[in-house]
This record gives sequence, C-alpha cells and structure tokens, in this order.
Amino acid sequence: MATFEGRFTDVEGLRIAVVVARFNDLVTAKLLSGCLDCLARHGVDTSSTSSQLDVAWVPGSFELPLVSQNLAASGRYQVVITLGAVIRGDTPHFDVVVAEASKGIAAVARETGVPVIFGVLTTDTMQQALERAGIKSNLGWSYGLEALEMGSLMGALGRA
Ligand code: INI
Repeated sequence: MATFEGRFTDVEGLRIAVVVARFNDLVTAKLLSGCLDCLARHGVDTSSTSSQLDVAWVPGSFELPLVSQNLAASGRYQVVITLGAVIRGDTPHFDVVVAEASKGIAAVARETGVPVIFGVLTTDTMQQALERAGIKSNLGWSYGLEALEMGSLMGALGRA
C-alpha cells in the first residue's frame, strides 16, 4: 500500500506562481502579504530576486483563470495560487464573477494537471472580507500552506 501526502518543509524545489486580483486590493494585498509570509516561514525564497516565486497582478477575479492557465501551462510552476475578493455589496454581477472565477480556476487545474489554489474570498460585505484578510485571521496564510501541500503532493504522485 502506498500513502501519498504533501509536505510543508523541504520546499526548495517548488516553483510557485501567485496571481492576484487588483479589484478590492485593500483586501487582496493583505491576502498576498499573509500568503508570502507563510511561504517565507516555510522556506520559500520570497525575495525580489527569487527564482522560486513569481507574482502576477490581474484587474479582477474574472481574469484569474486566464492568467492562471497561462502560468500553469508554461511548465515553470508546480503550483499556482489565485487571490481575489468578490464582495456581494459591490456588484449586481457578484454571482457571475464568482461562478466564472471558481469554475475557471477548477478547470485550469484539471486541464493542466497543475494544482491551482482557490484563494478567492466571497463575502457579503467589505468588513467580512477584511476580517478574513487580517483583522481576525488571514486566509492568505492558509492558501500558502495549501499550495505547499498540493505542490509537493503532486510531485510525490508523479514520482510514484
Ligand atoms: N472583481 C473582483 O475581483 N471582485 C469584485 O467584487 C468585483 N465586482 O464587484 O465587480 C470584480 N469585478 C471585476 C471583474 O472581476 C473583472 O475584472 C471586470 O469585469 C473586467 O473583466
């Protein structure tokens, strides 16, 4: 019997891309800093000269799937993290943006075989989004952990 698990240490070989939406950047910039803090504390080189980590900014969450697909298909990364914040109070097309982002991101992972972390907050209010981006906890940290786990897990499966 084989058991496969991701790991959270010895992550030197992982190359990671982060795609961040500028829309609601009060929230998404906080998610990004929580995510990068997590990655750095687990041994990822997050310096500006890093060859292990790249960050791409897109206008909004709707654009996350396209750019994730480009990066995932490049073969340069073992995992892609998407970060966004869609707030119901801000838009009548909340449901459209959320559906396109979530289905698109899931499709990219399946089509490329590269795990894509769904780091898009979907909340009713800005207050709720901020609470999840640092006021209470920072889900960016969790997305970083999930990226390490999935990136290393897919590597372990590939070597089996
Ligand atoms: N994009 C978001 O990431 N969050 C939102 O809350 C949001 N609202 O409210 O509309 C949003 N819209 C922009 C959208 O993602 C696209 O960037 C835009 O439609 C251009 O394609």
